[in-house]
Amino acid sequence: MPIRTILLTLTLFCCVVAGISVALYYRQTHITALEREESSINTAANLLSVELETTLKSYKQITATMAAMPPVREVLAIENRQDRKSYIQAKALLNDFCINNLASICYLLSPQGDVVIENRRDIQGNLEGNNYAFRPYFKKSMLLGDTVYAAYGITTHKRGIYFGHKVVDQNNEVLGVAVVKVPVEKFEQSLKELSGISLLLDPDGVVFASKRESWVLKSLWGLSESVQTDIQANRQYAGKHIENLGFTKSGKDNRLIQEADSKAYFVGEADLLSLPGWRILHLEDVDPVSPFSSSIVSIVSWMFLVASFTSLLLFRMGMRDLRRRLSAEDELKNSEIRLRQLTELTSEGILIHQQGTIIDSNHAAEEIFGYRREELITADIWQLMAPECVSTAVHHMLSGYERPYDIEGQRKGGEIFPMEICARDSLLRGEGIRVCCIRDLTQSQKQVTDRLSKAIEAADREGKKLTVLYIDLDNFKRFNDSWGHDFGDRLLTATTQRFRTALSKHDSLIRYSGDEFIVLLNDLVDENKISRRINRLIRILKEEYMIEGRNISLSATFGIASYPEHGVTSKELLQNAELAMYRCREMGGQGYFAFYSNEMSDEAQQRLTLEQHLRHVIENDELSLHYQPVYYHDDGNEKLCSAEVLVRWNSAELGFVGPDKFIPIAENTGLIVEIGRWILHSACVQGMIWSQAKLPEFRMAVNVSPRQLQQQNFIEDLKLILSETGFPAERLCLEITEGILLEDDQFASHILQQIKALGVQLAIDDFGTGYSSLSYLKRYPFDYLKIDRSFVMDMERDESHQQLVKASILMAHGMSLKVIAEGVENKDQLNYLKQQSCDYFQGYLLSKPIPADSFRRVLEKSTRRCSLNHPR
Ligand code: G
Ligand code: G
Ligand code: MN
Repeated sequence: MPIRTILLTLTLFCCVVAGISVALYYRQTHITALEREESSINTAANLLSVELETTLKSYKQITATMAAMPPVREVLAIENRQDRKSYIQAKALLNDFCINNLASICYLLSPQGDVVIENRRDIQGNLEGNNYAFRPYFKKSMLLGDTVYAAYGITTHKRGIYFGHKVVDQNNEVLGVAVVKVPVEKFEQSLKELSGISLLLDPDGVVFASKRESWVLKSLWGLSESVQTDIQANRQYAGKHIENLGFTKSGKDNRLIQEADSKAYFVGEADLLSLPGWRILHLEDVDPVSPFSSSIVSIVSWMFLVASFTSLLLFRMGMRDLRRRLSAEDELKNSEIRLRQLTELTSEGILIHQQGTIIDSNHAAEEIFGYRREELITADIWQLMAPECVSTAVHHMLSGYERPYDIEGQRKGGEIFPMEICARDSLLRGEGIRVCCIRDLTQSQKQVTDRLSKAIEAADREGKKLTVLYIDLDNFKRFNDSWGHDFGDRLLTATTQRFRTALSKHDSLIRYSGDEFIVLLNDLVDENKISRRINRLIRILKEEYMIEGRNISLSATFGIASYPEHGVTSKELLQNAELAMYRCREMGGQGYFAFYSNEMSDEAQQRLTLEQHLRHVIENDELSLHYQPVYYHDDGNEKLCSAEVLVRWNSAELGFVGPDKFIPIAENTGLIVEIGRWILHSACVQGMIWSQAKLPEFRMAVNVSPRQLQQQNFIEDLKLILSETGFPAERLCLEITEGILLEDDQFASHILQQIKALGVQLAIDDFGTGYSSLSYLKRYPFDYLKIDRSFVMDMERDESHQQLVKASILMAHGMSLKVIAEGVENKDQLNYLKQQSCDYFQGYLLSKPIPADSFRRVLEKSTRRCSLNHPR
């Protein structure tokens, strides 16, 4: 073969290889560039949407404030609008308001949609007299209370965002709608600063704002006839016919869009919650992809070309990569700086975190939590929440939950406070982040107290009484949990409307938070009349609702505090009304109402004192254990077989405090976990001491609170205590009340199985006081059933209690459980129980709970070894 052919072949071969490598390299870089581009574009769109959202929210707030101003109400309320005085006053107010908030126009509409007054004076194109009833922002504000709408001004011929808010008088009669129009330039500014093209797009694909002026008020994809008609009916864009820019979507997931003249862009997209259906788009140019031709000839010539240009091409690739990376970073840096500036304007705390590690925060967040920025960055977001709320927040993070929810926050000093979180997943430099907006609910509570203070002043002036109702809907959470938040929201709206119809025009109704309402009664003096008014509320609430095809009935619990008897400051009144509501519920009055009384407050005070001392019981060594023997009947004698461990608290400062007083507090505060662990440990240690002294063996029953069982490490702890102390598991029995069984079926079943698997026995305690369902006994692995002492005590007097005791014993035996009767105080009771074949007896007749040394003497005297099994 001639060398030339070989060389040519070789050259050709080299070229082919080089060509293929270059093609592969090109493809690879192209894909990488695409991916990088995509993430930076999405980030840009997301950051812009957060920015806009923040501004939209603050304007919503501003509009609500304007709608609540007295001159606004007055000018809408007066019949004769030529009343110059209030007209001039209102106009001055609107004008100040508009200028201070950099709005373009502020105006008020009558309930018929007529512009009653606007802020500007004597200028051409004044809006007064125009009717805007056809505009969606008017209709929606009347219907929903407030709305945001983007449109072209009919008279002013300027694009703007319209914030509408319903104006109501003190009796919630509708007076009209307040509108604040903000120039779109305020929003457009942020769209202009990024490289690339950012757009604010309406739900139909019409460009509302953009740096590309020639695109504004044109549609990206073209509109159908019916959409055009709709837009014209609302005169959203001042009756303009919307032209088509002729874009088409292409590429995977429509990530590319192509202009009519064939220029293509990458697209990033983010939604705006405040303007439903509206989106932010961010576009970046796409370089045209080199068209490799398919014919052999051209491939070969391409190879040559490619071969000679390889180095040049490689060089260019490298340079472009570098440029792109630099510009993407710059862009991000810019938008981050702007985001910072914007977030500093809101009163909402903003925290950005990555899997819980805070990477950014704003000033408001520092204020709310009391940490400096340096302390927040890199800290764990979970430490800003009350420990018991962390699991909820983690759950919401993992599921990408985006609705606002209420939990408890924790400030630097440890202070717990209610807050609302609204979090959203986003991307930053291609990595997943979560942006959390945090509202300190004590702030909104402050608004309520302010309003109450005003009412108090008015009551003073007029020498009248004032009554505060604190209303909390019963178990409202279950509606949200079972049928979703939208359902819950609709139910709340319906509830609000019902309350309104049942109140007189002198009363005011305030939504306090979530499912809590405050009502101020201004005209009622005596309790009878107040009760009657509340009964009316209760009744109207009870009537069935029909929502989303479901029949629902609601109830609420009411707490009442009157001025001045039950408090002279707004804070006191609110607190006391709330306390009355809680007490009412605690005493089984759910669905009813209670007037505040001084005893309630004393009791709350006492609880607080108890709680403070309870925090130190273990370090101060103030707890001790008593043991109450449990006997069985054998051969005409009562023989010891087990003991219930009962905790006693002898406080250095408060003296002796009964467990019925402090255990519920320990449970509410979570202190029971630490205290319960101490009890279990101490009981096992004591049990081992007696065991090693060769005293008769007996079973030891320890009360365990549901809160303890719910701890994740309960089983681990139990194992550890058993192995540390050496106390045999078979001689330990845990007494559990029904509470936990009700709360979570699967969880309870799982944990009880695990306890049994260790060899520890289980007793269901206080049987008869809760739901006492037969099904518990079947479903869960209990060994013993303890009949509550209240039934044993009343047995002689109350036939139904006798029946319950009898039935419980039968039922338990039917399911191979042994029965222990508590509170046996006399012989008659003992005999009756024996007749019914009750297995074990506990009570003052046999022995009171006694300290360890006394119990030791009981053990020493008990001649026969205890039988751990049922004697038969
Ligand atoms: O012990 P009496 O003595 O008054 O107890 C009152 C209540 O306190 C009872 O219902 C009892 O179950 C509860 N209690 C007593 N000791 C303990 C204990 O050690 N742990 C728990 N969780 N509850 C206890
Ligand atoms: O955990 P439980 O609710 O089972 O608590 C047992 C409680 O019953 C303890 O408070 C104990 O002091 C109390 N007790 C035990 N025997 C009697 C009795 O015969 N009469 C009365 N009134 N209380 C008793
Ligand atoms: Mn018990």
